[in-house]
Amino acid sequence: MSDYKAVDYDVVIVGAGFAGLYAIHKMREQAPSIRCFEAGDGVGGVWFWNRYPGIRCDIESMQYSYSFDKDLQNEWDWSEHYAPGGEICAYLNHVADRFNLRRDITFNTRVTAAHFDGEEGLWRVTTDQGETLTTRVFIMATGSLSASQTPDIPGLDDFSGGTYHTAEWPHDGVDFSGRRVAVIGTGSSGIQCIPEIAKEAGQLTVFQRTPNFSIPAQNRSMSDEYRQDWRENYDERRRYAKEECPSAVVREFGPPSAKAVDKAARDAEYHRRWRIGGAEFMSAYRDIPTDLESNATAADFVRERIAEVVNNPETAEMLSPRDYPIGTKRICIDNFYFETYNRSNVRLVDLKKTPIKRIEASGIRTGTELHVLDDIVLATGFDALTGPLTRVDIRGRGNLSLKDKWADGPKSYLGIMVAGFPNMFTVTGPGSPSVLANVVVAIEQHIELIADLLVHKAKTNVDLIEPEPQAESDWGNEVNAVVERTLFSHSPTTWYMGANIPGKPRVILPYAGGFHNYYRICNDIVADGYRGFRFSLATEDRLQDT
Ligand code: NA7
Repeated sequence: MSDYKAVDYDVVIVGAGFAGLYAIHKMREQAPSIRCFEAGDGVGGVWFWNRYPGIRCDIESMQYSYSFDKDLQNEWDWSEHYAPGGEICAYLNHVADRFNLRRDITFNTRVTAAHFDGEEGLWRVTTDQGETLTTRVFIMATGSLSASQTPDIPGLDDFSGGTYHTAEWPHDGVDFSGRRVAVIGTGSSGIQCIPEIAKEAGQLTVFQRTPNFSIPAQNRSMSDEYRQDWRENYDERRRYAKEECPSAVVREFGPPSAKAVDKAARDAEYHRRWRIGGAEFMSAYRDIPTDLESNATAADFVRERIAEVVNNPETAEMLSPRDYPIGTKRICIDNFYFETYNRSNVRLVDLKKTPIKRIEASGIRTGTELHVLDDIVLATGFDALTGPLTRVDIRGRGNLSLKDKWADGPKSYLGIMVAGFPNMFTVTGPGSPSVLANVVVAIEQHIELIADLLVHKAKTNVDLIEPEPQAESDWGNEVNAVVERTLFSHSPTTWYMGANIPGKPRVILPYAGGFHNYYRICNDIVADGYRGFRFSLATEDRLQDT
């Protein structure tokens, strides 16, 4: 190992959500000194910031929770199948207390820059509190959906009422009683908050650009029997989720093709799964994600349900997605979303027919009218996957910024490391399954892989880990190749493809080959002596750089 300058910390971690908290816990096994920076004044990550009414995860809580500690797994009682976001945040607070994680976290502090110093083989990290410190290992545990996106609608700042982004919700809540409220956006966040705001508001106007497929959650209280059943079978189910399930969620996978059965049998199966609720519906036939014809059978079924639930046929039609395959935009899981449009105080505006012209002091002006409002809710999403990383001034070897390296789209080995950025790790970064998997499973797998890499580094007495450029480029080709075997390219305007951010390159951001395959690939790479990763002494590097 090189005899280089002492650093302030062995490991610096950015973010104290699911990823950052587990990273602190896991890194303590080998790193004596850790510092974690968190922009919020509490732990929880997305569950800390996204406090809009109706927020829930779209994966059941027994699965959307850590598996790394059996006692933790068995002692936390979820109240509902899909627990409210506040309960998920409470769980993460419990985890922080239980493992005494707060002592390593500095709250209310945003990391603004991290620059690699090739001479010293360290990272120099700067915060918005004016602090600069050095570390050997730099872990971006900043999540995939943490950089919120405010649309560039003319006049937004002129609005005289309240403006709220779902991803930056006031922690004391917002009282919409009797008010005239607009929600812009009908992705998961819009679909979750619209039914709740409708109950309170005097009048709710939903501004929809693209309708979404949504499946009822059929959410309910969690019974002791259900909980117990999971606890007794956790080991096997967790294994199955990782090794055999494309989204790392335990599901009942149906037969290979929707085309192999007649409509009556197919619809009976779709109905059965509709009653179970949630994304279970999407696993009815294995070729729904890959075959257009099979996919259309599931899409037709959902459109029929929308027409059945929504009283006004014109509104039902507006709410029915017609121009992309089901599942290629993130499937939404709702609680009485479509039913909400039967309320007399709710109105839907189709922005494809009447786009927003501008926002004025008193409301939103479309081509045809002025909608007078007291409040505007922006449920307009995120600069997904890359945003949380490129919004920080990260510079690797030769002062190359990550933003510049990724100008034509993210380049990364396995979504966890970037060539030219030694000892920097991106937890569930672009090029890994991330948002296409149960992200808690994906996070645990990444943190454990990082820990393995660091143990190997220590054992072999070297300083730096970094992907081979060839391995990174081969992985990029693989990420682009697997997406061609899915229907994602039939839906090019999604945030999975970067299309929701003006100027962002249109490339698939997550690895779409299935978590189970990704997990096997990572394990094979480890078994093969960390194939594709380069381990080196900082001194060797210095010579190479000169
Ligand atoms: P999403 O899924 O990106 O949804 C954002 C919504 O906002 C979507 O309906 C967009 O329409 C709409 N949008 C965005 N910009 C505009 C403008 N300028 N005008 C009108 N409508 C606009 O974000 P969410 O927060 O709902 O969900 C993100 C993920 O978080 C979710 O999948 C879960 O994993 C958790 P578009 O579809 O682009 O036409």
